[in-house]
Amino acid sequence: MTNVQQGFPKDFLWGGATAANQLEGAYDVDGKGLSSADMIAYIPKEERGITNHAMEISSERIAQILSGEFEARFPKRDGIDFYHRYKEDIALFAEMGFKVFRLSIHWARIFPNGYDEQPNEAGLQFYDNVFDELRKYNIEPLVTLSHYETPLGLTEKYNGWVDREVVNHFARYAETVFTRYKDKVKYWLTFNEINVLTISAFTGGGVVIDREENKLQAMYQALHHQFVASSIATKLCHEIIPGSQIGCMLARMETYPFSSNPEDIRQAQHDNQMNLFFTDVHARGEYPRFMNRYFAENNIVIQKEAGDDEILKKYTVDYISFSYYMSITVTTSTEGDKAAGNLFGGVKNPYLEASDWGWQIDPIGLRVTLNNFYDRYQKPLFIVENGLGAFDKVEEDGSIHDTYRIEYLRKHIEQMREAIADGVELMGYTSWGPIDLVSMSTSEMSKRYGFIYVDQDDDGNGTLNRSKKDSFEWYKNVIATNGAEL
Ligand code: BGP
Repeated sequence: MTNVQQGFPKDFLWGGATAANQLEGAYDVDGKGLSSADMIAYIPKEERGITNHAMEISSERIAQILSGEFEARFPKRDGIDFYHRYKEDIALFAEMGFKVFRLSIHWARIFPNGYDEQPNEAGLQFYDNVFDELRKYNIEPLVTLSHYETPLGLTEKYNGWVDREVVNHFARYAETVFTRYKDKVKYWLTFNEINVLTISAFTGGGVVIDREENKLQAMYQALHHQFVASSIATKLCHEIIPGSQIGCMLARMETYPFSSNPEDIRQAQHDNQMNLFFTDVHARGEYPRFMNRYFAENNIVIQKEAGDDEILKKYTVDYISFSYYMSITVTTSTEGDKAAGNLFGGVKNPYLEASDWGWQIDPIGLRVTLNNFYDRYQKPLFIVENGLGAFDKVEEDGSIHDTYRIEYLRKHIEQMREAIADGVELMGYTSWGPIDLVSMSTSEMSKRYGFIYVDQDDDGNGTLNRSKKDSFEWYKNVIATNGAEL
C-alpha cells in the first residue's frame, strides 16, 4: 500500500516516563525546597479520592505538616532514591535499549521557594549529572518542567497559580533550565496533565482552594496563568535552544456514550470537549467558543492582561503529548455501574476489563484517541504515559512473571501501530513507571508499573534493591525490533 506507514518509523522514540516527586527521594537534600507533591504524601488514604487525583489539602493541614505535628503515612518523599541511584537505574534503562527517558526537573530543587533570586547550584548540578549519564548511552532526555511540583513557597506567598506573579517566576525557572541544559536537552514539556488543575487545584497548581471564595473562578484563572506561562516557555525554548521541541501534556480520557441514546451521545461530546479544551488552547492558541458558554453558566470571568491572546496565538506547542491509561463511559441515565474506578468518573463499560484499581483497560481506545487527536490538530503526537499499575508477586527464586503487564502493553502498542498506519504522526512512547516508583494517587509502592522491581513496601520498608521482571526482556526485544516483535 503506497503512503501507508507499515510498522514504526525508524527514528521512533521508545522509552519510559517518571516524575521527580515519585522517583528521586532526597526531598530536603542539597538545598531542595518543599513542593505541593511533597505535601500530597500527608493526605491520609481515607481522605483521598480512592482512584483519582482529586486531592485537596487544607491550610490547617499544611501548617500541621510544616510544624511536624502530622507525619506522612508513607515517606513518599523518599521516592525510590533515584537521587543517589540514578547511574544504576539509567544503566538498566540503557540495557533495555531506551531511546528516550522522560523525567521532570523538580522546580523546588532549582528555586527552593519558587521566588528565590538565585537558583540553587546543587540542584542544577544534579540534573547536569543525570543528563550526562543519559547521554553516555545516547538516551534523549524528555523533560517536564512541572509535574505537579509547584514550590510550596509559591503556595504560601501567592496561593500558587491563582496569582499572576507566578507566571514570572515560572518564566525565570524555564529560562534558567533552558539556558543551563541547552546542549543536553532537546525535548521539553511544560505542565504535566494540565487538566488535573481543574480537578485538584493543589495537585495541579499549588492552590489551597479553601483560601479562595469562588473555587471554579480560582481554578480557571490559575489555568489561564499556566496557559500563558506555557506559551512564554515555548517562546524562550525556541530562542535559547535552536532545534528544540516543546509540547503540552494532557491526561486524555477518551469518553464514550454508554448507549445510542442521543442524550448519552451529547454527554460524551460535552465531556470530550471539556477534556480537549486544554489542548485546543495549547495547540490552536485560543480558547474554543464552547468554553464561553461554560464560563458564562458558571460565573467565571478570566482576567487577561494585554497581550495574553497574542502570546497564546503566537507560541503554540510543537507537539501534543498525553497520558493514556483507560477510556471513560458516560450516561445521563441511572443505568450503568457507577462503581467504575477512574480518574474522571463515568460508568463501567461492559465490554472492558478493569485493572486492580478499577481503571478500564481499552487498547482500541488508544487507536481512537490517536486518530481523534491527529484529526483535530494535525500536530505530531507523543504518548508520554501508558502502563498497568498492578500487584506484582516475587517468586521464591526472585523472578516476577508479570505477563499481565506484557499483555496490557502489547495490546496498546499494537493499536499504536494501527494508528500509525491510519496516518497518525506518532513521535514516541514512554511507558509510565519503567521502574517501580511511588504511586501519585495512593502514595504507595504496591501499585507497581515497572519493568524493574524495587524492593520497598507501602510503609517505606525494604532494601530498595532493583530486579528485572519478565517484562524487562520483553520490552528490550520490542525496542530492539522497533516494535516488530510484540
Ligand atoms: C498520571 C501522573 C503520573 C502517574 C500516573 C499513574 O496521572 O501523571 O505521575 O502517577 O498517573 O497514576 P498512579 O501513580 O496514581 O497509579
